[in-house]
Amino acid sequence: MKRILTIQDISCLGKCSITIALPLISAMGVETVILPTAVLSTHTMFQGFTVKDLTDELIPITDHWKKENVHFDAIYTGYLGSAEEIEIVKKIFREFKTDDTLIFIDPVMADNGKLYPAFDLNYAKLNAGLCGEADVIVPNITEACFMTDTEYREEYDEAYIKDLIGKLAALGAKKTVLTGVSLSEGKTGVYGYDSETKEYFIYQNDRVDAQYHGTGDVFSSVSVGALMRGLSLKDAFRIAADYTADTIRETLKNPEKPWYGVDFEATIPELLSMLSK
Ligand code: PXL
Repeated sequence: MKRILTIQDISCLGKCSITIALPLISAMGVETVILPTAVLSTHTMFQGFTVKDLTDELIPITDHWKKENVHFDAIYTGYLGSAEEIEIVKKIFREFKTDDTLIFIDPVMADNGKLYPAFDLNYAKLNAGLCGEADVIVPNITEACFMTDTEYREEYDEAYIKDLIGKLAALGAKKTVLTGVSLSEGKTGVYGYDSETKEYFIYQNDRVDAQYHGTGDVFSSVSVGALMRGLSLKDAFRIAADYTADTIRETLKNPEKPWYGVDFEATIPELLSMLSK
């Protein structure tokens, strides 16, 4: 069985980061080791959330794993709490990366043209440096703009996206996958670039007109889980995009739908059947 280490926060209530990655990746038949960067009462879109920073715990925990000679087939990072944690994560990459460890980075920090409450421009720059160490990065357009000093646009054309991808690829990741890219009315999806083969790949599915927190985490978790299951990059991102869209559709059907996250629990059987096709 493949083993992933995921490094991100625990938001106790809110369906995001580890409370999405752990159930989804485990359901995909991949062992999921967690390294929590912080414990929050809820995600940061709630008012009055509490935060217990866990920066001091990261090295002692990983030092223990080192003694146990643990091997990770992938290291998947998401929401990290602070600039200091980004530096520690780089150290963890150096400690645990072997020739067959995939470094998958979702530089979670912003959406819809704005940084999340905990972050500033300096954090965005450090995240750009972290992305340079990755095999695969999956920023959304807002995150890509903050990391590359590009003007954020709601309306754009393919030339804007290609320019953004070029600047992202220059950060150093082997594969750059921009998410939330809409190339025509009613469609959305991913626009990827492989720096080694110089090939682009595009996948667009029907846009669901609803915004939910945690959908980026659903997308990333399924992508990295599918890659660990041996799917090609294109198939992994296609399944992740389709599953995320279907999960939003399913959530909209729930009369008591929580505003803060998606009902991914309801669509896990569908995910498993997508994987077995
Ligand atoms: O889903 C991204 C995310 C992860 N973790 C925390 C967040 C958010 C988005 O708002 O607040 C704590």
